[in-house]
Amino acid sequence: MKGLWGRALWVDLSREETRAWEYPRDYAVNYVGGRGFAARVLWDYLPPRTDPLSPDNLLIFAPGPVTGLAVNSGKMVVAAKSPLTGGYGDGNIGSYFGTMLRKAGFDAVIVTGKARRPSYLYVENGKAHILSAEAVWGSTASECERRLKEVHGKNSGVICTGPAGEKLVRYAVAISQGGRAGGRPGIGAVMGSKNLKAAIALGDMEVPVADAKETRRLLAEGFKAVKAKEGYSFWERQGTMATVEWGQEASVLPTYNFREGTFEFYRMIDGYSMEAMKVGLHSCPVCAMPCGNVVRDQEGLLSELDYENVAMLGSNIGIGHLGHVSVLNRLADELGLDTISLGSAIGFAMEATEKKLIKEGIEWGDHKKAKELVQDIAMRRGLGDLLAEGVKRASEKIGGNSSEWAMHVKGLEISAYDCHAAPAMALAFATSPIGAHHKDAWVISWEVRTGRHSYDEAKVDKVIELQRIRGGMFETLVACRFPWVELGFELDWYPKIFKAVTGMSVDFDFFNQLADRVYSLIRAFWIREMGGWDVSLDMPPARWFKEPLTKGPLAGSKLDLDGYMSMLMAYYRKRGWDSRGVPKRETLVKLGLGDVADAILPK
Ligand code: PTT
Ligand code: SF4
Repeated sequence: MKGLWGRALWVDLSREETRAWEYPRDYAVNYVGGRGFAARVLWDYLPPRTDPLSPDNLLIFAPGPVTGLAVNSGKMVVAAKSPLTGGYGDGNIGSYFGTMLRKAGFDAVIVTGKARRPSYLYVENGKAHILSAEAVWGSTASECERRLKEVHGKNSGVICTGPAGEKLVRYAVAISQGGRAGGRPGIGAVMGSKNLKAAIALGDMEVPVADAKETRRLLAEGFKAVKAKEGYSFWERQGTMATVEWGQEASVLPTYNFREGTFEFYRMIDGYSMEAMKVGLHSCPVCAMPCGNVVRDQEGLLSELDYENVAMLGSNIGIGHLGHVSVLNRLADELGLDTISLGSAIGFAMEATEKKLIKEGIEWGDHKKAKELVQDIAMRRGLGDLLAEGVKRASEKIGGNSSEWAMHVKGLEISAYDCHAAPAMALAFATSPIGAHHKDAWVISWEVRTGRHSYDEAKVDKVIELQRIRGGMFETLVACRFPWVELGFELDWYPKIFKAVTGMSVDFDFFNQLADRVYSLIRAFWIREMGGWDVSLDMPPARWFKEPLTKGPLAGSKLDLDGYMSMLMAYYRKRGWDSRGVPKRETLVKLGLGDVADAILPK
């Protein structure tokens, strides 16, 4: 298939070997790239029940066929078996590493083993080297990138893990370009467990495409079309930060560890407050609509803000001051911690303090102590060591009824949308293939528009539709979904781009089937790694069912258990999974996953 080299790079850090791998054609045709490629490699090559922090785990960097060639396509999937959830884990990071890797002649990198000393991977035009990272071990992510660029040149693409990854914090991320972060389910910790501080790529080879002229035309036209969209100038001003105000109005802004959906000081952390502090705009490569809002924080240093970061490190922990929130956010980027899980872990600790379940605790809104705690989490000191395990494990340790307000699904902390009055979004979190992330089905804005309190099948259909487009098409192509989500850039562009790049003429049925294949494969991977499945793994936290909102326009609202269960059963049925959430044999066979059926189902 054009648009791909048909070649990935295998790196064995234990043996200090690298080799080019001509992967099966079926991978390209049936899994395309990005998440599809990563899921298939993990299924085929990860020894079942591998400890995620052991050398045998596979760490995968996977751009896709359109990466670097289409509008907003400077993106790459980073994946591994997750140390946070024990299941499939991935993230989507904007980085020159992904675009340069393609120009260096590889479609993906697969890393196994553990280096004897701190190391980094250097890939240049078809060649790869494992080099010493002793000089940058212990450094912050941006310092690591700066120093490696001094060695390999400013055009090199770099992805690093921070001190939190080195210390195996279970929600450590990979960081690139200072403020791009990817791999919420602990991909940075997997890097750390392998003694891999960074990966660098540099290349000047042209990826072979089916129709180079048409690819270039679609890229140029795509840029023009995105910039001409009605919402463009406001997006340039606020980016995702506009969601704070919207979240407050819709009563979905996570507040005090997801007890409430409205925050009394939301104005102090919203997009307009951010505009007053803004000093710059960063972006991923090949982006027509930059969204990395750079501000000066309370300590005068630069910090790059997104909605999720501000909600989780602001309202969710009771901090109504954007300067202080920005300090925590900057530290998260420097140390390589996922801001969502971090905000959830701190909120959990604040609630545990209030309920007297921990002694040396932290009060709501205490930004000074929160700053210390962020550093303690990254270095695994004191209370920080407990919180570095994520809220699921922390709640198992401190007991009481804390499992009811440990806000996670499958071990991954919930991203910044309160679901007391949003059953479809709760279902989206509960059925996301990596644990509670909004990346697959951000159904909340549709649900707010169309009705909050119903539990009907139309909602289930919408969740699946979004999972197919976002979790399937965008994660396999690989491209940023924001042009479509935020500005209404038409989806019809993508089959055209795909054809120009790969030569394959496809319609949305192709992408839907691809998405369903990847979804069922990932579900099978979870089942294999967990040794079975039941509905409790697809449940949102008890808080949303038991404790109604006490404030805001939707005070009194909570999720209805029977309603939710009826949606979950409909979801399983529509996916061709049984009433425990296990894919049926006929479903797997239809999707070309007969071998997978044999591995997880009785013959
Ligand atoms: C993503 C998750 C998100 S989703 C946010 S803000 W968002 C948080 N950002 C963090 C950060 O910043 N620093 C940090 N230390 N931790 C962070 N954790 C959180 O990580 C991101 C953008 C965003 S900003 C979103 S929604 C979109 N996500 C996409 C996606 O998932 N797929 C896709 N095809 N396109 C997407 N476009 C948008 O990309 P994860 P990024 Mg991200 C500072 O990685 O693991 O998926 O978690 O990568 O380059 O920063 O782009 O309101
Ligand atoms: Fe990256 Fe934002 Fe541009 Fe998407 S819109 S490519 S996340 S900078």
